[in-house]
Amino acid sequence: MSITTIEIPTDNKTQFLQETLKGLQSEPKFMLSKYFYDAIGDRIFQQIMDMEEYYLTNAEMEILQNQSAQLSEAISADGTAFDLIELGAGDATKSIYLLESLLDAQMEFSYFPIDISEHVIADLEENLPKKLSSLDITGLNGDYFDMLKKAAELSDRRKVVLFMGANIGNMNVADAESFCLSLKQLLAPKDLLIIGFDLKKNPQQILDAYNDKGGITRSFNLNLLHRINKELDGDFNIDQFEHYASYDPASGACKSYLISLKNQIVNIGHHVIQFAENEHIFMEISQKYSLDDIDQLATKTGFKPIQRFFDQKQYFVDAIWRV
Ligand code: AVI
Repeated sequence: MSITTIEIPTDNKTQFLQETLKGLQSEPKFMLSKYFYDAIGDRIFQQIMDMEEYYLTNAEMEILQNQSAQLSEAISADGTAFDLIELGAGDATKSIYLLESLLDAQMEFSYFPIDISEHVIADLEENLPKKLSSLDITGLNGDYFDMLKKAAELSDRRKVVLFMGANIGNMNVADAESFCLSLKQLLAPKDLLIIGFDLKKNPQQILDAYNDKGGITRSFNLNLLHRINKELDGDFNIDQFEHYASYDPASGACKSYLISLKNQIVNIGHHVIQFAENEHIFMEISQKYSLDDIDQLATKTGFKPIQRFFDQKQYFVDAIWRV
């Protein structure tokens, strides 16, 4: 007799509920920062990127605006046609500079933006060709690794993967290593990865970027409680939680928490979660790297670091690694 296990697909809401309960029933409690990005979270993140304290966006934008020609040269050095695959493409405001340079240099390539948001992909497919008429674009909506496999099925050209915006920082170092290892397994010799890191720098400057005076980052974190109330039938009293950010210059870990201001009970559907006064919920890590940390991550996961592009203040680096 054989037993077949049938995997029941869980919809997004069920997964959101399961992962939220798992985090809040753990000791210490945690939430997953991937859930920050509902429509309101997207808008607040846009405000974060416009904030004076949040130096990351301008730093990486400066690299793309000023050094896209050099980046394009490095990518096209071997002269063969390629697929440019962007993980978490968003609105491509930074990568558009690189796309322009590649088109100017008459490189033969196709652009495959990957994003978890259907709306983002539809927008890119509609709007990018209006700005870059000769761009060959195929949007892929879904999980990074599933879509990378799909891109490999669609074409056997060499791959150049873009993973910018310091998104790798939202994984702890161990998770970043597993991520890079999994990515490497989907790539072939000579494929390239262009990956953005926020660099270790003055600790106060880093902390200020995640603890802004205007309280925008605070709203960003608290919005997840609003989202749970709305989507999972929760009853968080938002005023009874406080945003707390910390930065450890030794490890480079910048972490944010929500702190319960009193002993309280929160219901999520029919589940009951108890909070002690001053208990913390770990919300997000934004890991900062030194250049040595970055090279170690590359070599440990089977990549060879080949080139680095910095902004003038050296706040940020886009590194090119080869498989
Ligand atoms: C998306 N990510 C790179 C941002 C960061 O800097 O870690 C998310 C963020 N969280 C608070 N501020 C910005």
